Order: sequence, then structure tokens, then C-alpha cells
Amino acid sequence: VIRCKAAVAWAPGKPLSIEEVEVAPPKAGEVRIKIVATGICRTDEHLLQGCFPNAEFPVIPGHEGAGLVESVGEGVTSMKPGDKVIPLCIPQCGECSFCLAPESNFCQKSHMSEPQNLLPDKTSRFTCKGKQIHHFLWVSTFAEYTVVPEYAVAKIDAAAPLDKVCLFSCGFSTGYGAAINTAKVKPGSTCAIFGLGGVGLSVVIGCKAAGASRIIAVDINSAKFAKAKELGATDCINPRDFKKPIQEVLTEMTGQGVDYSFEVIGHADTMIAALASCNMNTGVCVMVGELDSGSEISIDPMLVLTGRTWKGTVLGGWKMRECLPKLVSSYLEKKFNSDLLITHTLPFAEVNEGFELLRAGKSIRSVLLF
Ligand code: COD
Ligand code: ZN
Repeated sequence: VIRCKAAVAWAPGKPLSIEEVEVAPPKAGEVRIKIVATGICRTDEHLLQGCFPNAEFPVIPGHEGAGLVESVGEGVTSMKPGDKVIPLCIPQCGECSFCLAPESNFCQKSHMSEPQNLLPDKTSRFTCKGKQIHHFLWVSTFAEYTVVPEYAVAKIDAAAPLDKVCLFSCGFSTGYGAAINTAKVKPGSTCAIFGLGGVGLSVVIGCKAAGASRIIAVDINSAKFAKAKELGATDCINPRDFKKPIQEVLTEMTGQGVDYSFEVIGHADTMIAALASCNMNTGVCVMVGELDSGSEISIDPMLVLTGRTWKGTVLGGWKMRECLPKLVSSYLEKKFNSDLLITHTLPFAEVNEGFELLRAGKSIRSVLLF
């Protein structure tokens, strides 16, 4: 058993408290990881506010981490102590029908079908002050040490800087993959991205990498435009600067609407605007943002009947265990610069300050270092 620091959420709506926790050794098929760096994602904020479906408290949040294997349980063969790894919030068991389908990146042994508040054997490896603490998405990266099933861990290049590639376990991969895998953006095409947070800006990086010739960034906060331009946006527009609906503005700017549009905010009205902004016949609209649970959306069916394609994406469509190592290699070959998304690097003890930056819209991504 290792005693170490972790940020525990004891109840919804309360700040995190840094505690000393006990982390049990990995059981068969599990890996204990020393987390070196972890990003703060809005999904962690949803969890803290009590808005994450089926979450149980107390819990150790965090799902955007990277670290080193500390020890492995019986039967683990794909990694050894000292390996650099990224824990995955969507695993890849390699055996279920989703894992075997080439186009799918779901895994049936994941939180879509099994709760991730505890490890697959329905027990926790964390205790604090004599209480069992829940895991989050099996990864709980707001702990100096965490235990994760082997099939929910990707081994990455030993040269990877962990304080940068931690973003690959969620935010960056989601946005970049939405452009590359889900929309399959073609060279010379036009794209519109609604919402320029860390995920939306990663979509911008993906559209540029795919060779789009026009990348129109849309946000109500014009302070986001400088970074969007730096990452590849060719035009930046603020819906508040126009009297007419933004879909009409985009259609006028492009003639027939964009080839690909992306909603990376999570609001019903911008989902409909993004859909209406793409070409009525051949346009593809990708929904990346998530509506509050329980909300619904209603659209004029003509928007889709004329031929548009409306798609969703989870973690950018990557089969995480096999694709993340390749994505890390592309990063090391400087095919894109995701470092520009990191606006703040903080010591782990300042985790609550990191959430304040997120709530105030002052950060794109904050990375916490242990
Ligand atoms: N029009 C244009 N822009 C807007 C509007 C609007 N009406 N409202 C808000 N915005 C802008 C904000 O100014 C901000 O710049 C941006 O939208 C949103 O940015 P962030 O920083 O709040 O969000 P991100 O990029 O960190 O995350 C956005 C998601 C939509 C991905 C996230 O909130 C979400 O829904 N997550 C769940 C879905 C998911 O796949 N997550 C990844 C796995 S955890
Ligand atoms: Zn996330």
C-alpha cells in the first residue's frame, strides 16, 4: 500500500480537499501508475458540481493524466515499471464487438456498460480516513498514484513530455479526432468551429492538419480569436457582432455553407446553428459538445432531409489504446503543436485555483504537476 496525496471530492458542490490517501497494490490485470501531470477538463467540473451521471461521492476526479508505471499486477504483460503511460477513460479490451469493429472506438467493458465508480471487480483501491473512495472513469488522475485495468492504459514513447501529452487522454484527442476521424476533413475544404475552448481549438488544429483551406472560428468571446488564428483559423467571427443568425452569416461567407461544421459548446441553439451552417446537401456537422443531461433538442427535419450528415463523436473516434501512442509520435515529430493549448501550469496543491481559472474562462487548459 502506498500513502500519497490526492484531491478528494467529498460531496457535490464543495471544493476539492487535498488528503493523504492509501492506494492498494494492483490486483491481477491491473497497473499502478505514478501520475506526473494531469489536465483539468470541464467534465471534472461537471463531476464536482454533481452533474455527472451516476457519479458517487467521495470520489477522486481527474481523467487527463500521464505518468509512469509503478508496479503491475499478476498477468500484466504489455507494460513494466518505469514505462511512460496514459490512462484511458475509454478503454480498449480488444475482444468485444465494438473493439473488433474497425470504425468503432467504444469498448463494451467501459463506462457505457459498466459503472466506473469502482474498478471492474467492484472494489476500490483508494481509502482515506478509513473510508472507501470512489474511482472516476477508472482513471482518477487527481491522485499521485492510481490503479487502472491494463486494457485502460496506453504505453507511449519514452521521449514524450508527460506535462504536455497528458492532454491527449481527453481534450486534445477529442477535438483533433473530431476533425480527422469523425468528419474526415478533406484538403481544400471549408470548416466552421463553434466554441474555442481547449476542445474547439483542438478541432482547429485538426482541420489545419487535414489541409482545410478555410477555417472559420466562431465564439462570443473575441478574446479567444488570437489563439485560434495562431493555431490555423483563417477567419474569426463573433455572433454578437451580427444582427442576423450566425448560420446566415456563414452561408453568405462561403456561398453554400461550409463543408464541415463542429459544435464544441454544448448548447441546443448552437447545435442547430452549426447544423444549418454546413452545405445543405453534402455538409457534415459533428456534435462534440454535450447537452446537460435530460435536455432535448428539436430541429426542422428538412435540415437533414436535404442530405446533410449529423454526427457525434466520443474522444474523437480514436481507438485509444492503439492510436494514442501513434498520436504521441506525431506530436514528437512536430506534426502539430498542442502545447499552445496549455495556458497555465500549476503545482498540484493549487487544483482548486485551476478550477477557478476554468470557471472564469481565463484558462484554455491548466496542467497540474505533482
Ligand atoms: N456561441 C459561440 N460560442 C460560445 C457560445 C455561443 N452561444 N457560448 C459559449 N461559447 C464559447 C465560450 O466563449 C468558450 O470559448 C467556448 O464556447 C467553450 O469553451 P470551454 O472552455 O467552456 O469548453 P471546452 O473546449 O473545454 O469543452 C467544450 C465541450 C463542449 C467539449 C465540453 O463542455 C463538453 O460538452 N464535454 C462533454 C463532451 C466531451 O466529449 N468531452 C470530452 C471528454 S471528457
Ligand atoms: Zn475530459
